[in-house]
Amino acid sequence: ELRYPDRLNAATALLDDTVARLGPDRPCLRSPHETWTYGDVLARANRIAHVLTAELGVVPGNRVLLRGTNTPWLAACWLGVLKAGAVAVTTMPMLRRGELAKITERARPTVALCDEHLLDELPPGLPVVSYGAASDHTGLAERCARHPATFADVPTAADDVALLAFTSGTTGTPKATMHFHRDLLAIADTFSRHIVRPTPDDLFCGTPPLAFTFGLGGLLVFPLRAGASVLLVDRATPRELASIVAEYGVTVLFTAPTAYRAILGSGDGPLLAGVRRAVSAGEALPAAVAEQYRDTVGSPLIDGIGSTEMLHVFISAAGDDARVGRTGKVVPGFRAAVLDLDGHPVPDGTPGLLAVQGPTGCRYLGDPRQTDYVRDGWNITGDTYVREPDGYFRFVARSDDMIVSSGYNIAAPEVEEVLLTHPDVDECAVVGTPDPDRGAVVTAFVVLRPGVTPGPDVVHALQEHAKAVAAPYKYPRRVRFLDALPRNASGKLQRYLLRER
Ligand code: 3SK
Repeated sequence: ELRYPDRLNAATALLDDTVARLGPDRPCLRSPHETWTYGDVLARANRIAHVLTAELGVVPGNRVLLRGTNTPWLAACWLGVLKAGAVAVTTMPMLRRGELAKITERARPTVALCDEHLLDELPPGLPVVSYGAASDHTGLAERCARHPATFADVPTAADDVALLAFTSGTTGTPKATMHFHRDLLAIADTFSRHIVRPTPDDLFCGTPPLAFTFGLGGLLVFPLRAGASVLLVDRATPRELASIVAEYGVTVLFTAPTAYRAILGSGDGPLLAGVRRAVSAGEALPAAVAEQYRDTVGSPLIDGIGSTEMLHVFISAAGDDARVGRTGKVVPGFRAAVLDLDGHPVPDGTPGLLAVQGPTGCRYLGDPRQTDYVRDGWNITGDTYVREPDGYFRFVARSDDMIVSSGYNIAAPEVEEVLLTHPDVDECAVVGTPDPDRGAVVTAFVVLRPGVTPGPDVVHALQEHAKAVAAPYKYPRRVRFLDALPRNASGKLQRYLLRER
């Protein structure tokens, strides 16, 4: 069991304690343009805490909205907010005015710290301090210069809220989850410690925004807890990411299954040869991608299931424990079960609702819908899973992605996996669409590889392929072609938009 002192500030633990342990001179936050040592980051975060408290009137418990792409400044702001005892409200950089307005309405931040390139969409009336090279004399860097490089971190309670993280909203309605200071250390002391197993010599990199807790853990909390360094990249296509990994000698990589698939599909897989731990999460990892990764790179791709509600990953496996087609086992520190609709455990081998308990858990901000996620002390993730007798968990579908067609239960991801093995398919998503005879029919939305022309021949070829590879009742009776799949700001597929078409 994880034990933390009653008084705990996560920023102190991640930064000051790491400096005390390993010294100030090791590289901490890097970008393609600069490297900040642990000492530099500590001084910046301390100065930001001074600006917040002495100039902007922030007091413990106030909320500070953060808006920026993944840069050292954004990371330092996040640490400074926690040091001041305030609550970081992280927001996806691609959000627009309307979406930010909804977040500020719910979170009621006192002030925003915002990248100077992203000021436009902020709601009027919210006090803002910008950061970036071109910010004028009112900018954060200039304000920081007026303050000392030391700060007495607010001695928050371990279960004071440190983070308001908005769910990425695959249904279109994001909710705010609250996470404590101790939760932030718990994700490092469970998934990272047992599965990623970082050392101070590791260099982390990846694409999820720090506003997505997958990115916050993998690209800030985990490296700092280990005294390692992280290369923060603003935005990178899969091919750019693969080149960056090779150029900088990245050893721990966090990105989504689609990015791994694109890297492998473009022949850039060998550029990942130096990566010791590659983590895939955010969506189900198709078995074909896990296999191709292992065959090309020579090490297993680490699959993981996590959620904003649980803060990070709670089922996973690394190294010799990783099994293609299985997400993994319960991460030490968590408990998981597969339940029926009445909340009773189902036998191993039977699909049911994935339920999890652990040192982190769901607390929605002032939202009675919390009861939808937490039942009898279990966090019900909304995923259908099977627990195998050997303790491995196998993903079946998001619970609302099970299609019932003519009485058959069909898992949409299984049909997607089959279609992805066809050489003409670049990406696809499968949903159930209403049908007067069958209740619902399996409908595939397909992005074809460049050079393949959509038409009835391709539809027929895909349907025949699906019937040949899986039980014929699962084949997509309807096939539609798209230029791109609809994804939300954290890259998750928005199936509800496809269902609405
Ligand atoms: O939402 C997810 O899929 C997720 C996965 C890993 C870690 C964190 C999150 C939110």
